[in-house]
Amino acid sequence: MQALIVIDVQNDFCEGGALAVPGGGEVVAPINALMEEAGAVVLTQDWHPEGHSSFASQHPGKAPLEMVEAPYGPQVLWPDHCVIGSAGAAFHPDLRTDRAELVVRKGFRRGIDSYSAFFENNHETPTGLAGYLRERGIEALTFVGLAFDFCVAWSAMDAAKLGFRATVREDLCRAIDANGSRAAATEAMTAAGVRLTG
Ligand code: VGL
Ligand code: ZN
Repeated sequence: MQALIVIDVQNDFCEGGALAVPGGGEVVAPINALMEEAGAVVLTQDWHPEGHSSFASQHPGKAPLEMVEAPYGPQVLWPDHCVIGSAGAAFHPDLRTDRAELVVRKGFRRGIDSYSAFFENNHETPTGLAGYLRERGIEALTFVGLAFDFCVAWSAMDAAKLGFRATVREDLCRAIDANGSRAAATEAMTAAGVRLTG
């Protein structure tokens, strides 16, 4: 069985949002259409407490897109975004959330970020998604959403490492593309055995 994994199609990643990904809103309609053909639909939602450690505002003298060394490794800093319960953290109003059988929230621990739908950024703490998919007999995953070079890429690479067949529909993603991150993500995904199409 196959599942469509829709990554972080939330207001803050779309036009006018706190961490707007260029063209983010463009993917909503075609993702809705693809849901019709999917065996199962899972949505992820970036979901940070106020004062999250990935926010540049928590690091005096640091600006968004600068790096810090977190206890679990290098961490890019971001504008405050997807704060729990805020309008920015809500799904894009046109996304067909009613089609989703599971919503995975991630990044809810203040001291650690979670780009991937499977593991927090220490690559160790599981979200529970792998167990859910395996229990349902789902082996093939199609990834779409925002942002291509962060949460989509990390999710798809973890999926491949966990033994799922992982495909990214690049036409249904948009990238932040900071400091060459789009090209780096493409290369890393290819090396990890993720299939890129679209
Ligand atoms: C994301 C940066 C910070 C993403 C989430 O969804 O790609 N990027 N939080
Ligand atoms: Zn985030």
